[in-house]
Amino acid sequence: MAIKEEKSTTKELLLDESEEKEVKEENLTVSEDEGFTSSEKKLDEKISKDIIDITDEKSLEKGSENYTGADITVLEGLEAVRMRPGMYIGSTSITGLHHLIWEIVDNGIDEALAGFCDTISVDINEDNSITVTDNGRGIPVDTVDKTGISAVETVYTKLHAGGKFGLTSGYKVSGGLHGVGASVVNALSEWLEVTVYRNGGEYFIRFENGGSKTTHLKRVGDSDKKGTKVTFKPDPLIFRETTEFSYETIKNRIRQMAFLNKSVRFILTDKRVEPNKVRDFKFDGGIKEYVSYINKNYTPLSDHVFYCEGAQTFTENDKNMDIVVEVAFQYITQDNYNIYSFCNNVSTGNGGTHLDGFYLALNRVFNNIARKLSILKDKDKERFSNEDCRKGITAVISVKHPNPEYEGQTKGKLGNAEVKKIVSNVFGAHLERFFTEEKQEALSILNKVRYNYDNRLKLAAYEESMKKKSGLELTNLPGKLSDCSSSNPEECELFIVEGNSAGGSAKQGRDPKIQAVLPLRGKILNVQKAQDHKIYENAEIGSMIKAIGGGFGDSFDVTKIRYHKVIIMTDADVDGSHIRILLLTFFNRFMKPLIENGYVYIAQPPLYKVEYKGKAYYAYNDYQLAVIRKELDLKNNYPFQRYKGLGEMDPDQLEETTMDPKVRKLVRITIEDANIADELFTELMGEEVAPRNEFLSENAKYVKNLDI
Ligand code: 28G
Repeated sequence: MAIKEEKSTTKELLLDESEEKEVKEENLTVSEDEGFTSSEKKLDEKISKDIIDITDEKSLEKGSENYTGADITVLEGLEAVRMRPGMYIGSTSITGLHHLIWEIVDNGIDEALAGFCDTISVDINEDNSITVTDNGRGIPVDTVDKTGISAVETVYTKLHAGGKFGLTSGYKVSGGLHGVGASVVNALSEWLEVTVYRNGGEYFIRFENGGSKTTHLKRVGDSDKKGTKVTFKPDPLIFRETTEFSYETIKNRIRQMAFLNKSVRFILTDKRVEPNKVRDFKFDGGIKEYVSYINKNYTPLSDHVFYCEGAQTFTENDKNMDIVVEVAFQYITQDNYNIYSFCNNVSTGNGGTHLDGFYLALNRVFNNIARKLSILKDKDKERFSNEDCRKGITAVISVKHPNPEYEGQTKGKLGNAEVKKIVSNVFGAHLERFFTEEKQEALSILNKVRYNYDNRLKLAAYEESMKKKSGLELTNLPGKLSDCSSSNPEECELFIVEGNSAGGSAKQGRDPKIQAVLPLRGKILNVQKAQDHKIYENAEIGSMIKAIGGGFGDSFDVTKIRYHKVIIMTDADVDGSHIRILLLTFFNRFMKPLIENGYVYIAQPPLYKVEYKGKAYYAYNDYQLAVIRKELDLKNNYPFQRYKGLGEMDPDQLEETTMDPKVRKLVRITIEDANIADELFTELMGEEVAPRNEFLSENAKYVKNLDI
């Protein structure tokens, strides 16, 4: 769910250097966390008594001076995970549910990155359990001294901190934001089974009830296979919203992981449908193929895709860390840019130091070469801006870092300072070489950048002259807008409502002081094919730009916007999702800072209404409906209303369920969400007919749940 996720401040991560000594002497001191209730505190105290320190032998040998927090591996009971699952997997929504898969798959990817496995399979089974298989070495089956149980059991029952230098591998790189490990998946599963093929044998173990009930690991037969197979069924007591996996979500993420880990084969099978859906992804070109994939619905400037890879060792606290950098890009003839950045296979939606390093090198090399080729002449006055350089670029930046630090509200921004220089060096050096080796290529790109530069200057001059004239055009509010009376953007909200009739209800149901309503009619234009000025000429988009008030495109100024909440309110049907995708794509391409600042939201109208003894009860999902019916002790055939559209609600109902800030539920759109919408949009609107048909038949359900 894009809405503010529970803070993931795990206590392992709270250990700072000053606490290291204490940790070594007496296991673990739990850091203060005001958010705990007293019963949670008691549980924590109980758990910390059971904690075993299994710091690995090697780092102990180094002596206490070199003993750093990074070496600490802390074991504790799985109850802690069940008590506060959000702390470990972000949330127990459908996003958290899918996190379970990524935790397990990450372990397989680590085995692949270590060079021991080339295929990872993911099966969605008929009962909505998941099976992940790899053909690696198999998790070791012998007893771990520190725990007295097999390595398999240790990995699946002992919670460990971070895991970067912990149990799962010597150097764990996959997984980013949460990366909490397989035991967390066990803790949150109704049951979980592991089969290991190793030493010529087949070994099996089964856990039940969040890992609390278990048989010991048994050799059940002979086998010449090698690898690990894990099957788990998420616990519906934990994932109360839903335990149904989304094929689309899994397919998209697996495709992405295949792009980010070149030459690893990923096979996805959905066994819930007949015939089974099967997808097989393997990209020897890695992110180079990713760029081609993103660009398949655009017109590339030339066929060539730039790709480079390099590593640099960075030393911190006497520890050597290899940081791997990969960059791929290709320009398109259109103006919009798509830049995706990743750290350890996790998307960094708010960029960070790797993206900074990328821009730094792109700008430096383009300006230098343009000067050499006399595309830029006046050394002091003429200079490409970052905006000039990136217009029309599709790029993927992927770094692998053993100790990433993430910043920002949603932890979507890479913070490690050293990464900026490393990316800038690696990418800059290859870019320079590329430009000297591929002259033709260089010229076509630099011509485009020069064109962007000229346009920017022209537009600035035009805007200047318009300002002098009157400035009326942009300040003229659209007639369809029912504006609010407050002029303080921080408290103001703009509801963009699908259809005139729902718009009418919204107008009457709003709080006119802070809530404005703009009804949009019908389909908006195809953003991708339109030129910048054409977009402004479209009536629906034009009114929206005027209402928001910060302009659009390059000159969009987020400080001038009139509302700090722009709320998209559409029906929960396919048309509604189309409009939502369109609007998000528009914001993504022409008002990006609006999304970056977290100003875009999706309204969540209720799906059901139950009327009982003159009172109305609203449910936003099936689980809530079930709870309401149970609480009210209703008979099975007691009627309830299913809302098909906003138009079915009268102004009062709309207000009390969807608009009133005190009770409504809003989903905040992240850059991630907007990018997904943008990709779907490209698939939907692209020139190719085939993907559109596939989209319409396969994705109808996913489109509805865009906010997952
Ligand atoms: C199918 C689901 C996802 C995995 C391995 C392989 C090893 C391993 C995994 O080691 C840490 C290290 C040794 C005890 C490592 C095998 C070294 C030698 C492994 C997976 C602790 C765990 N041989 N493959 N873990 N050991 N695949 N796939 O989970 O001391 S996890």
